[in-house]
Amino acid sequence: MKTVWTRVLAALVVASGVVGLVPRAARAGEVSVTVVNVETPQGVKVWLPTGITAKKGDIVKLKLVNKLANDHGYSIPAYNVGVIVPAEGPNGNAEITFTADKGGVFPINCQLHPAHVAGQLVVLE
Ligand SMILES: [Cu+2]
Repeated sequence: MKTVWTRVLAALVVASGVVGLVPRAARAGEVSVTVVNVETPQGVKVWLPTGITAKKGDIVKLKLVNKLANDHGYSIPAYNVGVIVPAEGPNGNAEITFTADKGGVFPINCQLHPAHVAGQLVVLE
């Protein structure tokens, strides 16, 4: 008797679609961007794109390419990440990977040359 009721209940649960309402584990997305350091005709050095946007929980993967003749930094102090990207040539690349675990707008800068144009990391809640 108990078995019959269990089957009926199971059939009702499936038929009513209740199973479909069970929350699934949220999957974080991934933001993958190539960022290139260039110098404008006016002599302004800047990492492009200047803005990186992610959703909270996303994994952010940045491939950094330095096209200039000197080493440059790429740093997001609020996230405690930063690298020095070597000058142009076969070794002019670096990568940063981190989880965007807090929302807000955070400055991105070159820790070697504070005068460089700064960028922004925007993490949407
Ligand atoms: Cu620099």
